[in-house]
Amino acid sequence: MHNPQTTPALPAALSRRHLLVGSASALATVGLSTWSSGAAAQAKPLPAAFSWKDASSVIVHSGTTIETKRSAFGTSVITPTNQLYIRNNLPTPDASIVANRDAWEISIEGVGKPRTVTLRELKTMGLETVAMVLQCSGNGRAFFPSKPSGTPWTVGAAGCVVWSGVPVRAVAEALGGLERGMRFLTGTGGEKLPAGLDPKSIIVERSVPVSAMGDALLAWEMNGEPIPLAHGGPLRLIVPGYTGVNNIKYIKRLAFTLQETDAKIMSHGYRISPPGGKGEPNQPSVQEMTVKSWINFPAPDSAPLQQSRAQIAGVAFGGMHAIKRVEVSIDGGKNWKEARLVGPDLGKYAWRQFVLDARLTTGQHVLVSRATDAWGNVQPEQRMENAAGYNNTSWADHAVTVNVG
Ligand SMILES: Nc1nc2c(c(=O)[nH]1)N[C@H]1C(S)=C(S)[C@@H](COP(=O)(O)O)O[C@H]1N2
Ligand SMILES: [Mo]
Repeated sequence: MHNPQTTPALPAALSRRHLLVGSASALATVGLSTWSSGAAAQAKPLPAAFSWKDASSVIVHSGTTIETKRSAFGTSVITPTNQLYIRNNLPTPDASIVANRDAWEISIEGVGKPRTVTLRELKTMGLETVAMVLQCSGNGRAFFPSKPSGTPWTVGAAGCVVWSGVPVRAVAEALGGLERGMRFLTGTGGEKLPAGLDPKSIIVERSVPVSAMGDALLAWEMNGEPIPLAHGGPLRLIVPGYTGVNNIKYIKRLAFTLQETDAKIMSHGYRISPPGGKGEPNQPSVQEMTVKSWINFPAPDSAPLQQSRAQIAGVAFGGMHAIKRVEVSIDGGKNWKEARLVGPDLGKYAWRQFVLDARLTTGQHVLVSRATDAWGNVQPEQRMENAAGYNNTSWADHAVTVNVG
């Protein structure tokens, strides 16, 4: 079991029964005033555009990147919108685009009768709801020892969200069906692009295999309310099981295409490159998510516990497949116990909550979880090394170290 960081000696002031929590990456041991004050002092304020987020539940990385705190993930499956992470490649469009939502226009191409459709009309074409894990490809990047450039997300560039909208296949049918031979579904973000730059070099435009259309939505609602501008309102492409970047916000064009888009974010961005390498079109693209889980409680940023008994809880999802089983180990992966799946099952694209009722003896414990999906894929121990720090599903990397004094 890897545990690169030795745990600091316990401050004498702490009572014996305090359960101290750290992480394998030793990012922080919060709850100890002596150690946490520095981190608290450095906390960045919420950017103005996202001032409605719950400041106590998030970590502000930058003006365009906000992460949910590990300890803030509750146990009621859905991630509240005001705690959900934010990741923008470009500045958020002007709020005027959500002033009259139903008037939003999207161009549908690569179908028998291509044309522009309003959101008002989309609402007449069909309705479906899906609960889905939205997760940035770089979630877990902070655990790469190679320190890839990009936001150092730990676990919080993810959330489980309920989306409502019209199935993409219903829209295609209403417009005369797919043109022959189309292999990709290409979505374009509605951001205004800065003048003087090659649009292809900055536009948020991604292609997914047309097979993803089966469950894809053009969504206008999340968690029971119109999608806030920050999360892609008035209209967002939702591709269940695919990483965050494929879920195009403020979508203005949806095209069935013969080829993948040649936008840079597709051709060179979000590619699995060898360590030290650069993204190239011939490398695998970051698309479908694979089985992953992590413990949220106790979390590295949880307050110290008063007892050795703990309900070790977390989330598990399979990406494209349902979760079958989650095991938890309190000794760094030597021995495993099956955790109990808790709460409603919102379908294969949602995450499941899991819990293990554990008693932790005096000393140090490394808590880890390992999920198995319905197809028998098991969450791996090791991350797959890659230059940009994508797709970290390693159970070892997501370990939480606790000390029972
Ligand atoms: N139009 C547009 N869509 C976008 C992005 C963007 O910058 N512009 N960022 C993508 C990335 S990288 C991620 S991880 C998710 C983040 O979604 P969220 O900000 O709603 O959490 O949106 C994706 N869709
Ligand atoms: Mo992302």
